[in-house]
Amino acid sequence: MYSPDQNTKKEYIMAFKKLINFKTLSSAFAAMLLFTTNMVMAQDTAQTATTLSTDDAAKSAMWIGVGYYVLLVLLLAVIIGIVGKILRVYDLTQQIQGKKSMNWNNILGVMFIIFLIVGLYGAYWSFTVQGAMLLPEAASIHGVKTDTMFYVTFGITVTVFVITQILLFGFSFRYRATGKRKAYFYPHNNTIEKIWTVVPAIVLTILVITGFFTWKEITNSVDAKGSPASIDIDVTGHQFAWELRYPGKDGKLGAKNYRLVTGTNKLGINYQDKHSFDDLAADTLVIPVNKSIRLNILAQDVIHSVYMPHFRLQLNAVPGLPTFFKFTPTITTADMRSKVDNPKFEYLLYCNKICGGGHYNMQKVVRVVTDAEYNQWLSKQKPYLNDQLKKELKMADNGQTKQAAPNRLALNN
Ligand SMILES: [Cu+2]
Repeated sequence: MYSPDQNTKKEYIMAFKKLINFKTLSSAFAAMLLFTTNMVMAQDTAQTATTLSTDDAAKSAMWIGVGYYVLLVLLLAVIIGIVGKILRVYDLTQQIQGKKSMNWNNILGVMFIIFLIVGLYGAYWSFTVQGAMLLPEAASIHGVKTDTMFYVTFGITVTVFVITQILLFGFSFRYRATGKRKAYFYPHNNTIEKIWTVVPAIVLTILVITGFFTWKEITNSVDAKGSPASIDIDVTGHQFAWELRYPGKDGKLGAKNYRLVTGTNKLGINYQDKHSFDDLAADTLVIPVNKSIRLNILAQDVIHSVYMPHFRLQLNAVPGLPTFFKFTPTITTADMRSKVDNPKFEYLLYCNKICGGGHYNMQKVVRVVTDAEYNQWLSKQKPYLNDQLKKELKMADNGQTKQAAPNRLALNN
């Protein structure tokens, strides 16, 4: 016999069956499986950690870390799913008992607003946290221009981001469905289309053209007439170090030839060129402040990249494709130390191409000093042509006999 009571019970059972359906069970099972595997793996690592090298231990630690976050996201998804189902069951029981059911339109509308506020706060929070990690002010003339472009682009995109997010979520809330209102069908408006096509097109064109001219100005710099020539410094990348070569008293770097490269003559300096004899080898990239510097960028094996972030300078070092970057440092290391309030601050030269296993090790200290300090430092640097190399080239001790090694030098022609 049929009774309304029995019907209610049936609805309850149906709803709970829905709650514990196949999808929920299988996702819970998958999460459990992941969790247990993770636990076992963690124990495994703990047991074998002593026998593993630090590299391997770091690797498994990383994977356990990744597994943990994947699991966390899955767990969150399952919890949200379960809460949703519970709410649905609650809603159904309300309906069955003849009470007013939940207003999902209002709930979703409010959730949109919460998401907007939390999301915008999150963006602001990330600025406050990561903003402190920004590089200090640019330490080169062209770097200031690069920074200006960066901040202009940043300002425009952040403004557009905030406005569009407010419109997107605000509209979803303001015009949410109600019983009284029917959605207005508004598929097309030419005026709006024109505005949101033309305005970004103009803004982007201005940004791109400004970027193009700035880059042209940076890379096409020619020594002005009458002013002293740039200081030429060779920066040669190989796996896994940078070799530096400074010109000697003549101010000119001697010629190179890759066919002359040996264990001792690492850069393949050609000693048929008289400019080569006084060239200097250095460990630190020391440069005088407010002087034009020309870095000749070379690579001997794979692609490396000269990256000096404090000077907003980066250029790839490509084998067989010598190139250069000209810049003028404007802040000495000492001044920058007081600016960033860190007595240990050093400018650095990195490799910015993942060029192999020892890539992380391609780091050199860059020191910007006064003119006097630079000259003093330069006078202490050792000549590239050391005794071992002289011996290899069968040079006499006075180092001037060009005929001493005819076979090697002949390769140059
Ligand atoms: Cu490299």
